[in-house]
Parts: sequence; C-alpha cells; structure tokens
Amino acid sequence: MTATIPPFLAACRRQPVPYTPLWIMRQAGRYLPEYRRVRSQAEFTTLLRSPELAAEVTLQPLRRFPLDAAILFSDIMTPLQGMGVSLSFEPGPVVHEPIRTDASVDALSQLVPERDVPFVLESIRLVRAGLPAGVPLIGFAGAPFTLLCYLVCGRPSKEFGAARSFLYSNPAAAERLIDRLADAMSAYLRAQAAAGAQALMLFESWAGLLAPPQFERFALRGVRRAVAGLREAGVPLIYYVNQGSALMECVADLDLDVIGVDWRSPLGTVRRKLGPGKAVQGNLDPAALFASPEDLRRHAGRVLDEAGGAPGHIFNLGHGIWPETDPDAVARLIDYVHERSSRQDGTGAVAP
Ligand code: 1CP
Repeated sequence: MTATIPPFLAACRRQPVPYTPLWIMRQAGRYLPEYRRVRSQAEFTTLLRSPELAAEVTLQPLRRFPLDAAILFSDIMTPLQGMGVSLSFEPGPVVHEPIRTDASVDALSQLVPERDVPFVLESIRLVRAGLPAGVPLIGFAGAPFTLLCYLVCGRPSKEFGAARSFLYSNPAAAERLIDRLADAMSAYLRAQAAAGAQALMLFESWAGLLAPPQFERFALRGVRRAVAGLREAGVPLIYYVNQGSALMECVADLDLDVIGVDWRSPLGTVRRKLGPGKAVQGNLDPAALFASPEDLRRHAGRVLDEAGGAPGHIFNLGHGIWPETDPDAVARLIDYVHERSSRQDGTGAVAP
C-alpha cells in the first residue's frame, strides 16, 4: 500500500484530494496574540535568527487551526543580509545603502546558505520535527525582481519608481543584479529543501508594477534562472504573482507547479489563461475576513466555485492576512472551506 500524500502536496501536483487544502499567507504573524507575545520579548531580526523562536512562531498557527501547510517564519530579505546587505525592519525592510550602480551589484557576495544563513536551515529542521506528518512545510524566497525593488529603492514604496526607472536607465546592471539574486535564491531554496522543506515558493510581490515586456525581460529571467536547478530537489514549486492578472499568459509555460494569485481576477479566468498544466493557489481578498460570518462563507464559496472542482486548487488569501484580522474569522474560514469542498465530487459539482 502506498502512503497517502498530504492534500496540500497532492493539490500542488494536480492530483485528486479529499477536500481543498488551505493555508494562509502570513499565517504566522501579527494577527495572532501568541505571536505578539513572543514579538514583545524579541526584535523581529532576533526572531528570524533564533531557530527556537522562529520554529515556535511557525508552529503557532498550526496549533490553533487545522491548516494544511506550514510556512517557515522568515523574511524575503533574510538571505540578502547573508550576501552583505545592511538592512533593518521598520517594520518593512529598509536597505541602508541602496544598490544603483554596477559596482554595488558586483559588491554583493555569493550566498553560501550553510555558512551565511545556517539559522534558517536549523529552523526548518526544528519545524519539521514539531509538525504532524500530514502537514508539509513550505520554504520560500523572494523572487529576484521583487528583491531588486527593495534593494534599489531602499524601502517599501507604492510605485517603486527608482527600481522601475533603473530597469530602463541601466538595463545591463539590472540584468546582472537579477542574475546574482537568481543564483543566490536558487542555492538558498535548494538548501531549504535539503534541510526538509517539502515545497518551495517564490514571492513576486511587486509583479504588478511591470508591463509584460519588462516582466518577461527582468522578472521571468530571474525566475527561470532561479528554478532551473530546482527540479532535482523533487518538491513542488510555487510562484506567487501579485497583481499579475495581465501576466498570466507569460507564466503559463514556466517549469513550475503552482501559480499563486491575488484576488483581483476570478480563478476561473486565471485557470483558463494558465491552461491545464498549472495548479492555482488563492484567491480570497484578505479584506473578506472582515465580513459577517455568513458573507464570508459566500465569498469563500465563490472562490471554490471559480476554482471549479478540478484537481489543482490550494485555497489561500490573495495576499498576506492583515494584522487587524480576528483569528476567529480564520477558524470559520478554514472550517467552511474544508467542509464545503469535501462535498465536491471532483467534477466541480457540489452534493446537496
Ligand atoms: O514587526 C514585525 O513583526 C515584522 C512584520 C513582518 C513579518 C511578520 C515582516 C517585515 N515580515 C514578516 C514575516 C514574513 N515575511 C513571512 C512569514 C511567514 C508567514 O507567511 O507566516 C513571509 C512569508 C514574509 C515574506 C515577505 N516579506 C514578502 C512576500 C510576501 C508578501 O507579503 O508580499 C514581502 C514583500 C516582505 C517584505 C516585508 N517584510 C516585513 C514587511 C512588513 C514587509 C512588507 C513591506 C512592504 O509593504 O513593502
């Protein structure tokens, strides 16, 4: 007899599942009182660098909710510190010397994960030891273009104008930076899988800033290069493309298993654009968690209906959960998605 594969991993591979698996972007974080308690005792960077604390906050939402996956508590900027970038969190990342010249691109050191970020790998080992067998752990990294946005601008921004103009004013340096970051994130993700991560996710949080030609030239250049060597890790690969509804045709042929999408387009439309070769992850508006219980069920039900019942849907929010969210609303959402999707017969129909 073969061991049953956890629903999250089955859905990543577009295999049938007993119910739609669900996890929540930023499920470990400030909306949980137990996270705020740990955080009141330790700086964010201390949390990131202490395997015991990072493992503890990773596991917190799993103790509270029947989530179908865990995601390592870390930040997309963590490996950049390992490459020699000086930064702080205020609370978003602030890069003390933004990268805008060829010389500063060349000054980035190569990332050797075991040497430069051993605490991340140790956190992964501790989380795996503390997780129930049916709940896989997702490792992650920032996608190269999204990291470039923070490195070039130096701090969070609505438009990331300095990053976008850098792509036009110095495209050669931008490509070199993308390549450096892609190689580093590739090594970083491979090390996470070797330490025990059972799926790997790239966050393209700022994809929506780019028109398709720039997205192809810079963002996808980085993603293709980052994932080129990752298939041998043998784990599903997820690419989250925030505000990417105009970009879905561009990502359909990537060698990846799952595309994560925001809430701005219905999943049915997204799936038609992606074709049958990709699973989808998403896409409830994080603001929907502020609806009445009845309305929340309606909004979540619409996401399930749009996903269509064919294998290959992982329920999630379209972006990170807001710190102001009531954890009880999360509990209701998870129960509803599990219960309602377990009545689907795999063809998209729902039993009465
Ligand atoms: O004060 C605090 O407690 C720090 C707030 C915080 C937290 C809880 C930051 C700073 N990062 C995190 C954790 C984090 N970041 C996780 C944890 C795991 C989980 O999901 O439970 C993950 C996956 C990230 C990834 C991340 N960091 C992304 C990609 C996902 C996304 O939200 O689009 C991005 C863009 C960041 C940058 C960042 N780090 C922190 C903040 C507040 C931000 C966003 C800044 C901005 O708005 O530009």
